[in-house]
Amino acid sequence: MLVHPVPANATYDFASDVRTGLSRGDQKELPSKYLYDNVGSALFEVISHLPEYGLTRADERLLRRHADDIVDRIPGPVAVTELGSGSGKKTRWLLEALCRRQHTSYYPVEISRSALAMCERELRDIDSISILGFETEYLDGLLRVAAYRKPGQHLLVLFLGSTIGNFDRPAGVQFLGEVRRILDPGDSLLLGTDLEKSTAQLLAAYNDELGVTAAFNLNLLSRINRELEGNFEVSQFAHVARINQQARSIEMHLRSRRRQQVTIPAAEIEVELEENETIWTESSHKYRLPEIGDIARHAGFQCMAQWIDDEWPFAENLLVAQ
Ligand code: AVJ
Repeated sequence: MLVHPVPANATYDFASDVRTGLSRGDQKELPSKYLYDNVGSALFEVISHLPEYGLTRADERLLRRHADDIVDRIPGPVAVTELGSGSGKKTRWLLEALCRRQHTSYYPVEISRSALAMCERELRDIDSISILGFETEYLDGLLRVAAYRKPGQHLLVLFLGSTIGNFDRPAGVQFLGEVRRILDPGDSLLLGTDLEKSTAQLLAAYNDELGVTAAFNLNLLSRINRELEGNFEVSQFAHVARINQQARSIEMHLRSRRRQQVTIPAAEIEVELEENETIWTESSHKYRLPEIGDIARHAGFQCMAQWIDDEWPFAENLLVAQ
């Protein structure tokens, strides 16, 4: 598999985003995409096996149970691209169903090199598949994939695992709108969305008893130490999962256990943190079923079908570009 290399400015982007996010006077923040270096991607893989975190298993169950039904609703021939493939495990069912119908090109787009490599190892044994990975950001990857499109071929974009939930609602619509502009009418988007559930269930899912989610969150500070020569004392921070009722999301923060100062030479900043001040690292928005059709419409898609898991409230939504 040909893996397009990380753009040379990746470290620079990280440094400049860290600088911007940690210089804020109000709520300090770090973009959640930086949680996924090799260590973070491996930790997320573990999270997806935790009993408290049912999201990934619900996603995979739906794709396994309904793969044929989903594929039957997608007019062919199609090439498949996946934004944030992760390990690729749950995509197998869909690709197998599709490959029974046609030879299929699969283009995973993933910022984690190790996740991309794992995805390729996981799926390369499927009959009638060719895999070409893109180690880049979602929209850049999608643009490149669209350039590979053959005449008469539709695209099926997979955006699974409720990654959309990391955007706030307006930004989610805007992102889907940008995806839509790269697509042609009749192209499809299979969107995975985590649905609203009880506060207790959410807090447990994002603050598991083993502390894997805490490690996943704290790794962002270690990553800054590794890649930007930061001097975070990781043990002086605590993982916090917090419900935001207004936004209908669950947030992850890193809470400073004491007043402290951190230096990050490669980002050219010194950061002062008060005792109990937090750095906001991620939001995971939760959806109501009917709202997904509205989001789709605002972004230029029509929601054609939804599949809902019966164990963990989660939906796969098949959207078609208008
Ligand atoms: C991979 C973005 C779907 O938001 O639930 C898991 C990441 N964060 N535990 C999510 C995550 C904390 C996850 N997504």
